[in-house]
Amino acid sequence: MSVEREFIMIKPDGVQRQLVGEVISRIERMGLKIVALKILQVTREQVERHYAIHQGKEFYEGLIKYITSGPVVVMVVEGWKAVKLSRKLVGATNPVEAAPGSIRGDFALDIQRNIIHAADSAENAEMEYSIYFEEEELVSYTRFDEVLLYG
Ligand code: 3AN
Repeated sequence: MSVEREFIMIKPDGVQRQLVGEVISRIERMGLKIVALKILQVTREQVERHYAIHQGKEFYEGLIKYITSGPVVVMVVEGWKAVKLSRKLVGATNPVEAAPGSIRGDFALDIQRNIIHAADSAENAEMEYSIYFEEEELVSYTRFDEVLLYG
């Protein structure tokens, strides 16, 4: 079984629209295990590291400005195929293409203000969560329902 760690961020619009509980609830319900979680005001330097791949694109400055515009909730979740499952839960980048039932499909209208971010690979997840968390902040525990979730 391939247990992965995924990095998830509820962006400023998700926090302001009071969707934190809704998003966390969907993550928990799917069976993914939250192993680190906090709310914080990110710095420009942190976001520049996170979105280095988009540097130079026309939406880059707007993206940095938006992610630093208010508090975000960051978390690390763990589980079987956590990256693929989280990306499915989150939906396509552009809410216009995001399936109904996905977080972006249900709650977002705009490609930039799309509520949530989830890393696109386990390698990127590790790179991204290490921007916001110290390794000691990740906890290790067994969920009581793991025996049902994983057989
Ligand atoms: P995802 O978050 O779905 O993996 P990425 O990594 O391609 O998408 O993009 C990171 C973030 O950059 C998106 N969540 C979105 O906020 C913003 N973004 C991506 N493409 C565009 C675009 N064409 N115009 C405006 N913002 C964009």
